[in-house]
Amino acid sequence: MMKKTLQMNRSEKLFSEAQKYIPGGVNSPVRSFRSVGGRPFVASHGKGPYLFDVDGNRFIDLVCSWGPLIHGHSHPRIVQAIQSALEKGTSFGVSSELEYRLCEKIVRSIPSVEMIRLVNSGTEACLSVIRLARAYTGRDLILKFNGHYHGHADSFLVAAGSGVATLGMADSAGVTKETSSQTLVAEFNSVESIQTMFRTYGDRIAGVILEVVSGNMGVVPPEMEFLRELRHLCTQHGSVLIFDEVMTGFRLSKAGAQGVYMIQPDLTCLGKVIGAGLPVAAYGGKKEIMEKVAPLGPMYQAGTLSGNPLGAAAGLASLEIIEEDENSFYQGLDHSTSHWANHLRSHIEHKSYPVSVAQVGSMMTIFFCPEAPNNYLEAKKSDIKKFRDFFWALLERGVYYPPSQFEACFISSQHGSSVMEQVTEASVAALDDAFGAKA
Ligand code: KE4
Repeated sequence: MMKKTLQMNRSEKLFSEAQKYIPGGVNSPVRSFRSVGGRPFVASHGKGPYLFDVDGNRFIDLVCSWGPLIHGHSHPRIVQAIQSALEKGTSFGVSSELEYRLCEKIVRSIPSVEMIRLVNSGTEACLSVIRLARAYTGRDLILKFNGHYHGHADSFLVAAGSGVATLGMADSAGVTKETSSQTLVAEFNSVESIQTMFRTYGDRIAGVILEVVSGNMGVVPPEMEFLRELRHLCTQHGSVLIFDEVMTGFRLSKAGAQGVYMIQPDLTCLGKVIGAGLPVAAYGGKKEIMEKVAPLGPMYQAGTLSGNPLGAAAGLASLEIIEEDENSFYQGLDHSTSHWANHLRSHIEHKSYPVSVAQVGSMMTIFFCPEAPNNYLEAKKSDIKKFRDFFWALLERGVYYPPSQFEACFISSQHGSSVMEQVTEASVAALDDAFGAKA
């Protein structure tokens, strides 16, 4: 294990103070670094692929705010868009043209989305769509998948991924038995599991919600047979198929994961990239379902700052940059990420490390288990202690990898070839450190 050389005095001081007035000193649990047994650094600023802490350390950022920063930190176009909007005000209490333009752009980008509603977080988008699925079908049950994370609404904190899995919390205190009894849990990529669920509960299932490409158990791609069967079962039983694309939307393609796997859901949740780091999320889909949403229909959902002009300006700029040359934008992201993944795989094979690399586009996870997992049961077999050693060895080398085995790395358009060379070199060395191998 490399000697700790990182000087984090100011982070330590600020974090200690923060713990006096914020639970765990963080406003979101994954930032606590508890799962990697340490204390977190405190950010000062970001630029391009880099994140700087308050002690002046510079890290190549592989977290990118957990997905939103597909254009890196403080991209000039996005900064400019927010500044221009800011000069006109921060919120109007009535709609603005900016939010209309963002909604129009999203609808034009994703064929399955005929109508859309902007909200302020992925959680809000996901809790809204399950209320909508229940309103549309008149049914109660929701089906989710083991290890998937759809935000922190009560209905989802059942066998959830991301921070819930990271902190080893099977579910969450405060979620009533009645609520969790209305959430069914099946196994991702298991055709048998969904067939059993629908055979048993089919006509009571209001909606099925899933991460098409899992990111919150680490990256686990879907099997086509599973996706096709899920689409078929939902159609057959009149259940609403919901793709939670908060993480994958505009990341894997302009039409998200559904644009890659060519399966059309009935409703889609979006977030992260459509806000470029500001609190913007959305849900949308079939017109006949979305017309149930107030004030058109009986399903109520609202938000003081939904469609906020600053967020809408940031989101518009984010999507406009992608649109300028969509194919080369995504090819560039995929190329950078694949370069890193392939170098790692050959080193892992050369050293016979019990490590695997899962990559889909610009999302990637290094699993500390011999085979890339196909579901959460397999992901949970990862060697968390080895992951922890790897995380710190990589941070010491100036690369900030997600502080959890059950998360995804995100590469931005600003992670150019020289930056990815540094990431490759540092991650190979950090693996050797973790396994005590001589360089
Ligand atoms: P938010 O409420 O955190 O904006 O979004 C919830 C959400 C919904 N759906 C998916 C697929 C998501 O990945 C998320 C949030 N992602 C986590 C990271 N995996 C957010 C990080 C955090 O909790 O601090």
